[in-house]
Amino acid sequence: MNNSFPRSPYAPPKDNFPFTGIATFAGYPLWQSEQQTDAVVLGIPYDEGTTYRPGTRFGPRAIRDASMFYSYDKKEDRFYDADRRKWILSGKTVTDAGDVPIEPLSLENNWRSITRAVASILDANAIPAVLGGDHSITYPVVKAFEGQSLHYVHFDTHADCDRMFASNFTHGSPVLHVMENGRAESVTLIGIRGLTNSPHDVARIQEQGVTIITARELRNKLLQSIPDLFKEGNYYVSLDIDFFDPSAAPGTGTPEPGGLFFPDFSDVIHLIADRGNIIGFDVVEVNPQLDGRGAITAHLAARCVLELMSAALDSS
Ligand SMILES: [Mn+2]
Repeated sequence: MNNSFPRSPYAPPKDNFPFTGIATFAGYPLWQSEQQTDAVVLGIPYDEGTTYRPGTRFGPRAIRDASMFYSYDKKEDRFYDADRRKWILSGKTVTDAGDVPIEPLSLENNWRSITRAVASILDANAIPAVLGGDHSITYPVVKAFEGQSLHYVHFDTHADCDRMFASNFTHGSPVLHVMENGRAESVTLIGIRGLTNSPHDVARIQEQGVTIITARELRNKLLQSIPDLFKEGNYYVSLDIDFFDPSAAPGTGTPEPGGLFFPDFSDVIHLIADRGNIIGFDVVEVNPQLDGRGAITAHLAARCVLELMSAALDSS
């Protein structure tokens, strides 16, 4: 008896299920440094900048594992976005470079390794797609763009401009470093809320020209009514997963109620990509040890990486 069942052309090949094989990001191939590629996923399993609940060193592995959900048909190398009614990442090559090697308690070496790894991706004319790690990794990542002008957009519940600790190198201060040393053309913080932002530190960066859109302002669609908020030019996007509401992203060290959801994020990302070019991004602060319940934080992070990748590659 012929039992060959009619199969959709998009049916997965039998040897390629999300739960089999070694987990790279979405099942994309590993990057060989001489190979031409459009985007390179890079893990940074570093969480020594954490000031509260550690564990984001396990973030890259958890995000890769969750991202395998999107690996059904690697022969296609594209996805149909049913919500936006369009194919994404069609004809784009994405690869995974694995993780930056981390040495315990060796801040300078680790930051140097991070900058060097990102620079090697930029040298290959590819977009770095960084998986954190805690938010302190953003500055050594942005440092690799030195000499290029860029606008910096930071999605986070926190303004990350803390001066409260003796060390300025925690996950509470990346915005300060980007402002002071990164020479960003503009700095925009989106989703700010909660009771742990210092009014003095926030006032100080606003005086220095930083634009702040609070979570409430974003929810009320204020952003779409600000003309020229996003101009032409190159954009680096940093997404702290605590930008999202804790109901959607419980697996993070410093959650705050009143956050946003994936469609809000997607709308802003495409608003940026419609005007400018996203030339690099990170997704940080995923802590799998606090996630549980279906690993929904890691899944959300994986989906955000694909959304950012599409915004970066499909509109250029
Ligand atoms: Mn942050």
